[in-house]
Amino acid sequence: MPTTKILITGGGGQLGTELGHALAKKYGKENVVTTDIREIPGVKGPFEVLDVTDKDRIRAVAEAYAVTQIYHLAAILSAAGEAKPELTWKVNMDGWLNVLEVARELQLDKVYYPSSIAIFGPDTPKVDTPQYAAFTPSTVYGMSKRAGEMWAKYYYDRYGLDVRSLRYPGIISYKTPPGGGTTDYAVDIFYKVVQEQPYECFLRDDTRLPMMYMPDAIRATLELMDAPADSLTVRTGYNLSAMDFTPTELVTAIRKHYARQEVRYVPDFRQQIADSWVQRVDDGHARHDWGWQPEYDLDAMVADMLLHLRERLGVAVE
Ligand code: VAH
Repeated sequence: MPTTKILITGGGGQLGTELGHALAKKYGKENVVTTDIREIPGVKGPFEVLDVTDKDRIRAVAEAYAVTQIYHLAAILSAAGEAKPELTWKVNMDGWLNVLEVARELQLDKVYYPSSIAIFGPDTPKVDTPQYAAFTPSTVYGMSKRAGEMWAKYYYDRYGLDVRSLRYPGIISYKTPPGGGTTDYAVDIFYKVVQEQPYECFLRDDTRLPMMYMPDAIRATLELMDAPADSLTVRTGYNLSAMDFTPTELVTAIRKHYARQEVRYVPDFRQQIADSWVQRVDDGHARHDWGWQPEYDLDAMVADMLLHLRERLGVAVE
């Protein structure tokens, strides 16, 4: 059995950082080459600066490390993407097509592509959103992720490339601050809470969105990538679900630990993005094909976030 050697793009991002740690633990840090468009401090294994719009550079790194799989995490997210739509399309689409072509040319074993519930838009049922639905994304990020899923299926159908993908909800974590997302409020608030500062939420208090705690997102990714290929019936992106909540429900759960936490709601442009998204997806295909089961609900996530963030920020329990 040849050694699994993995190349991660976007290794400095919220998901890329923790996926890199999980893959290094699983395959050995020497078998995971982390890349990002800029230097990342503290990477344990091999690191390379890599701009995913440079196909030759992707191929050179993949060959230099004899990689057998690529996890493509580099992307510009929903909110940041609306400020620079052309660049977002270029990075998210050209970057992905470059990765697919290199994987095809080098006949890699597997490729992972992170999709998102951002591919759904206002024409889709907001609750129990089916695996196959209308896709009318209203952000460039969502458009690029839907197009990216279609390219993933194309490379599977035409070239037999084993590309796998998950439609992540908003992801909450404490190890790496998120950047440029619409669901980032659900992370930002914890930094204010543990420092006992008031929080100003950029979404309306009743905005319900699908969410997931990072440990569940990482486990779902590894479980999908380990599943037998012939068990997978979805070659675009699998709907994936764990929980959904509104800012009010999150604050209520936080106030079980910090009773006096002050929150103000001042919606900004990100409210329109959130209003275009679904609230809860039906992930029956993931549960059937590869046994997906989430482990963290809202209260468990809040307790774990507060515990670890206090440790990271060196804040005593109140
Ligand atoms: C974003 N965190 O907010 C990402 C995610 C479903 C949201 O795709 O853009």
